[in-house]
Amino acid sequence: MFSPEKVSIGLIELPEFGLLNSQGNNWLGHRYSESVLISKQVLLASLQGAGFNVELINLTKGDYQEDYGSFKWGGDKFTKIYLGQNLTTTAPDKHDVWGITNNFSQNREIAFMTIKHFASQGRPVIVGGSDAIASPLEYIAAGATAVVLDKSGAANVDIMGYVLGHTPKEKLSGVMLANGDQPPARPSKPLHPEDWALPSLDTAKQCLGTEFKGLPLPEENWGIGSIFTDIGCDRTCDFCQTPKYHVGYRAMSPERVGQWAELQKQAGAKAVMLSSDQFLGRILKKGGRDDVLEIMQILRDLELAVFWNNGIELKKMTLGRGINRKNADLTPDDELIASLMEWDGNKGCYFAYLPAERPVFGRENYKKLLPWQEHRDIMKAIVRTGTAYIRYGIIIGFADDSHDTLSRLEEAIWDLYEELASVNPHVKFQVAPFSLSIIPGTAQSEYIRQSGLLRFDDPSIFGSIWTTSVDSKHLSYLEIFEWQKRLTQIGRSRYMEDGLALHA
Ligand code: B12
Ligand code: SF4
Repeated sequence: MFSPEKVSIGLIELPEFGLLNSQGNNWLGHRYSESVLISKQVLLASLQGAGFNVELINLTKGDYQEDYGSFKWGGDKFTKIYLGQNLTTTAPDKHDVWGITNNFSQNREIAFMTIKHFASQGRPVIVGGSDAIASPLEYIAAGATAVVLDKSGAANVDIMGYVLGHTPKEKLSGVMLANGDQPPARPSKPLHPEDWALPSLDTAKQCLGTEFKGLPLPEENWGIGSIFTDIGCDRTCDFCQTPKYHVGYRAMSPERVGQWAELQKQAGAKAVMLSSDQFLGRILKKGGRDDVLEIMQILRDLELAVFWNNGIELKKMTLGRGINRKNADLTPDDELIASLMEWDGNKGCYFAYLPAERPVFGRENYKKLLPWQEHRDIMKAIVRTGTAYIRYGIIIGFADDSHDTLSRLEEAIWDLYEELASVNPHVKFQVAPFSLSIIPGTAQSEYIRQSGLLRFDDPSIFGSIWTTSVDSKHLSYLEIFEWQKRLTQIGRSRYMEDGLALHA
């Protein structure tokens, strides 16, 4: 009989990735050591809910730094470093099993070094997260005992038992194993966020953050919690990995969101990060709009401010709810927008990353864009509600980008910015021009590789949006980088004093 209570698991939050230029400055700008732990909260709750003894080991906490490689980019030499705690200070026999999550390609080498250290005394190491899902064989080659391919969490408990020699009751699925046995890659029964175990109060406290990318916050030690309310997405943008998780779209009910929110509040949160890939996917279902209003009201009643830190789809904020049909009504749904975006100085939306993306050219890669005029209307409707901080995300570096297309983009966004500033002179609006990052496993990544436009085939470089890694058919990667810097200036002169970093 397998007893999870007798198993101790060490769950590793990887140290942070940094890039030092030849002057010794960290190109990536800010530290993450006080960030909210979104993924870890779900995973800790999942394993603790099944009875395991789990210790969170957060290797971002600390001032240690170590370099592990270098490369030339744009005529300068960059040193790759990891920051936080020395990987080797935690004894690799401290726990029965080790768990590592890596959602970001840019951290891949750090993940490999971590796997090597924790596997060195023969204890199994299980790895999950988006980058491992996209390139599992490389993680196995780095020494992982198993890679969790299932985003939904359905494989988590069985794989723990399996690596300790216990045969699960149901056939294993949703994992890749180093021992050569290959169970089905897709989970037989994916979990629903509704069924995710709630974190204990202690876990919610451990996962709380107190900063977000250098953004000014209303007060010091403003606790930030998180609720991952949905997995998957109904759209299929070609640069995005989310449609590749094969979990469809699954949304937590308002009641369950309320339970997570209460816990965040009790743990000390004043705000919550809502970072689903597609929070508004729920609006497509009957009653979904009411669910959105209900969730936002629950958060307001608890006096929890909201961060849409991972974007929220604008097209679904229209009366036609973003459904692609002829003559769809693209009028802003003002009631819905107010519930999602309004900031009254204490409650509501403090920060929103808005995927405004490609208003003029380069639209074909997306599946969620509005016509430019309607896009402007939605942006104005949002700004009218008083949202405190808006970061407006654009991806540049698609194959057809040229000086001409990017000049027109720049002009369009300056215009928009001026219009928004006249609607609400207090809005803190910053353009975040990301260079295309070829996310492994996506159609865009395949295309860029095949077309020969990839200049740096190194995950530390292509995984970072500030080390431009692709040429377009008309521009070199450095010209794209120059455009990135130039677009960052939009709206900046007016709001420089807010201290928003260049980096997203
Ligand atoms: C939240 C988020 C962020 C937040 C992170 C904040 C934080 N403090 O955590 C912010 C906004 C900062 C961010 C930034 C970026 N992000 Co982001 N982000 C996400 C997002 C939406 C959620 C991650 C998450 O928490 N998932 C929820 C948990 C539950 O899932 P999970 O971690 O995979 O864990 C589950 C399973 O995988 C499994 N599991 C995982 N690990 C383990 C381990 C063990 C032992 C076991 C048993 C199971 C297991 O169990 C869990 C379920 O129970 C993902 C997409 C996604 N849906 O995952 C993109 C995603 C990871 N981001 C992406 C990108 C590109 C970025 C940026 C580069 C882009 C940008 N605009 O700046 C930056 C890079 C930041 C960096 N540090 O490197 C890409 C990464 C692709 C890649 N291969 O690199 C993703 C996949 C989205 C996409 N568009 O495709 N991001
Ligand atoms: S809408 Fe967002 S989450 Fe969905 S596929 Fe497009 S970029 Fe990815």
